[in-house]
Amino acid sequence: LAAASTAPVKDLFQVKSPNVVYSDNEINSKYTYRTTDVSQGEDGKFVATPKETVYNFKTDRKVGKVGMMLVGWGGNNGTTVTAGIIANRRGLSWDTREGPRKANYYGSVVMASTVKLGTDTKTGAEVHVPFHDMLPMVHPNDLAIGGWDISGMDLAAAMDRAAVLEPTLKAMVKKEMAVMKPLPSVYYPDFIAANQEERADNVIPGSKACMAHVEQIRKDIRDFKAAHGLDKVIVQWTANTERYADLVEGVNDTADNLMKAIEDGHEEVSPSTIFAVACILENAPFINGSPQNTFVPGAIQLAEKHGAFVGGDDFKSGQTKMKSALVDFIISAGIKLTSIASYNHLGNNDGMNLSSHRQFRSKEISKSNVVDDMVAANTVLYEKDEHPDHCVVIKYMPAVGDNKRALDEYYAEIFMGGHQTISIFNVCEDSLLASPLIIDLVLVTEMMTRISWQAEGGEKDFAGFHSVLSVLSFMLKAPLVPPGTPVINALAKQRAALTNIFRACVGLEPESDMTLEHKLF
Ligand code: NAI
Ligand code: DG6
Repeated sequence: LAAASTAPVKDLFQVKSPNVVYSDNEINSKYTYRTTDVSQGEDGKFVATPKETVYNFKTDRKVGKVGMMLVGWGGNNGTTVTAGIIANRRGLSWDTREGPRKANYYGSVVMASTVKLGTDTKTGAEVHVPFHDMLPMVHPNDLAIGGWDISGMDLAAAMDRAAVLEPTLKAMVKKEMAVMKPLPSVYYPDFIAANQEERADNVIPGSKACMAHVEQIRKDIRDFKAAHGLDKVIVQWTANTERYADLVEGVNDTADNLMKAIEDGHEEVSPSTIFAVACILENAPFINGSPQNTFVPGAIQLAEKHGAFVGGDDFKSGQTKMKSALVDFIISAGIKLTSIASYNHLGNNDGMNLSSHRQFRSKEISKSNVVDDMVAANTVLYEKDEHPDHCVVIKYMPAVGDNKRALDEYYAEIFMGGHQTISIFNVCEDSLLASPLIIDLVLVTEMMTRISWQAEGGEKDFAGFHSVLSVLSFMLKAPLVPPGTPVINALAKQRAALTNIFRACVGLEPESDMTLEHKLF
């Protein structure tokens, strides 16, 4: 790296270090990544060896114009996030029975949380900056929004159908949303519940996989990009939960086989996989916000082959987010969690779709594996392959609409044979929790398209992160990770990975929370 230069004036902070160089177009940092290599001898003892790897990170400072295209745009999440962004863009306030409310981005880790920058030299107090100011990120207000839905209803009418937002707010965004019409989408009835058939009035002809569907989606992305003068488009699946696709050798196990299966119209290729393939080929990052196995091995291989970004699976909004924080607390406190009973009921269209067994099964899988890493990490409490009992129940209760009720009982063994029972009753508008996650997923994914790395002293040029963006895990229930790498579910670890990678890009050490400056005088 050349000598340090200063950050442009618009930056909220600058890092003063010989390892960081700012230019108008880039931030370059030289970063020493410190880890610990562990080996186990024949005597069973571990040997831990500190390891240092030096990386150069390059962050493109030019955000450009970004579009967000949602599959399932006319659903509860799609309409709610669209209305929310419009309301924020226009700085709207509206009346409610509890008084006026103002547009905000609460629930978005990027837009509404802060990151510790360091310690004030004078006062010794912690200094925090908005997450959004860590790196030059796109603002959600600036996103162009579009998408597809098998229901052709315009977004204003669909927002009414969703029954999530206050009438006063809806009235203010109605005109703008009435002209928003979802593009026709790919509909293979076998993949979603039969009870969804009625709304499928906006479909691309053909009820099984074919290359024409892939090509149509690719064209839609290109047209959207051109119509709005965009530099890039991020696509997100927030459509109905599909059933799992069967994993069949020779069909979806490799990239080539998957492409052939699409050409052959194989019935185990789902609409979400068609979208994933189209996005990969179009180099538009694709995130799966639902639980199904969209990313069959062939789709992952295809993404790797094209260096395209993918992420998933299943938005982690309420019950599971609590679980991935609470279980981490219980087990890391040395308390032996022995069972989790998770029940919820909801009355929106998502609930209706999930009342069908095969679609529920996809959700059950993604909700069930979220404690495995925390259990496996504590070899004091758990024998190898020992797990707490874990049961997940979802019921459709039309009357409560989007106001999901989730009840969880955590049962644990404490000191000397005692027991601790923690019961949680979590009530929330499901789509108001999911919408900020949709925004975070777009913002972080877009950021990742502008970060590249190079091993110091290596021969390779700068490259992007691995195609599978595990850095998105904080927002997702069943994080997709590069093949063969460990899945991290613990919420605090997921957030630390995200913030510390951003810190590395500006040459800052990971936040250790040791605060030795307050302990060693
Ligand atoms: P929703 O049922 O209101 O919306 C889904 C939309 O997708 C509908 O408008 C439907 O017509 C459309 N659709 C179905 N198949 C399609 C296809 N092949 N192409 C295009 N559009 C299609 O559901 P909601 O509440 O918006 O949730 C969306 C997804 O997000 C569901 O899979 C849900 O399980 C998942 N999710 C939701 C969370 C939340 O908190 N709201 C959290 C975690 C996941
Ligand atoms: C019922 O569980 C419906 C689901 O779509 C959930 O609401 C959604 O997956 C959110 O789940 P969680 O566990 O993150 O609140």
